[in-house]
Amino acid sequence: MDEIPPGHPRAESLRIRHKLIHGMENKVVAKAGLIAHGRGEAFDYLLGEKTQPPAMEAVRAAVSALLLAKYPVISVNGNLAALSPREVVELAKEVNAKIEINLFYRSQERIEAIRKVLEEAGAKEILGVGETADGEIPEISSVRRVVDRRGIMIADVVLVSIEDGDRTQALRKLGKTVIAIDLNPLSRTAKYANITIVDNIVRCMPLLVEEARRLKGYPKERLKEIVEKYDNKKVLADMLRIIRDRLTAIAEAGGTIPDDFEKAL
Ligand code: PTJ
Repeated sequence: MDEIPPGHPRAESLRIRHKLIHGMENKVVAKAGLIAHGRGEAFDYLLGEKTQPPAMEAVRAAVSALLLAKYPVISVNGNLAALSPREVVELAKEVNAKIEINLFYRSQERIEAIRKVLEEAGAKEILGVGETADGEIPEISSVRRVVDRRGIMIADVVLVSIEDGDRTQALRKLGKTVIAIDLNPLSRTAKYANITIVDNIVRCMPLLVEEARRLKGYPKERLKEIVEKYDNKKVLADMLRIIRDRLTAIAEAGGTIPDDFEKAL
């Protein structure tokens, strides 16, 4: 992997890019996954590259929904496997969810590469790989329609991330609760999911694990209350207001971000 110059002001961002490039070279990440990441980076920049309070609200509701679920499934694609494999395994353990590989650019080579990454991160059972990956969700036009009959097919709650859009709608039509992680608050995925976490997976996956450990001890009634009170439309609107206010403040500061900008907001 290329070396990142020490002290580089964008070192963290470069480190993430390198992980994805490395993932692409190893067939984990689809080529289009790099483009998807670029779009995510642009929104992350507008959001100040930090977990904003409405996203934290969505994290809390997401964990509550996962803990209340009868059969939760975490759907894994190339980008998620490259950036947060350990957190996928930890979250699945904390909320007792299945892990299923589900790809837009599906090939045996990529499935095997992602399986390896997840196994190295500690996953014991991985769905979407073997002979039980013969279910179909006809409403989905891409090969993402291929699902595991022991996984997404029978799940009541599905966590998806870095999605292309049509799947969330199809899963909702089937009566499933969809939790989405997407930095773009304007995307179709963001709009159609029951709970949308507008945050970078590299930040919110560890938060989901942490929150699962905390909320696990809560009574079910309390978790239900969190889910019922949660309003996804309001959260998305709040995220857009954050972007608007940040841009207004930057424009008023003369178009450049002052050093103490984050503190001032
Ligand atoms: O691995 P595969 O074969 O399943 O391929 C999946 C890709 C990523 C290629 C596919 O799902 C795709 O093309 O996605 P889109 O339509 O580009 O949408 C990706 C969305 O994820 C965009 O709205 C991005 O803003 C968002 N995104 C990108 N990187 C991140 C992200 N959201 C959260 N965290 C990120 N790191």
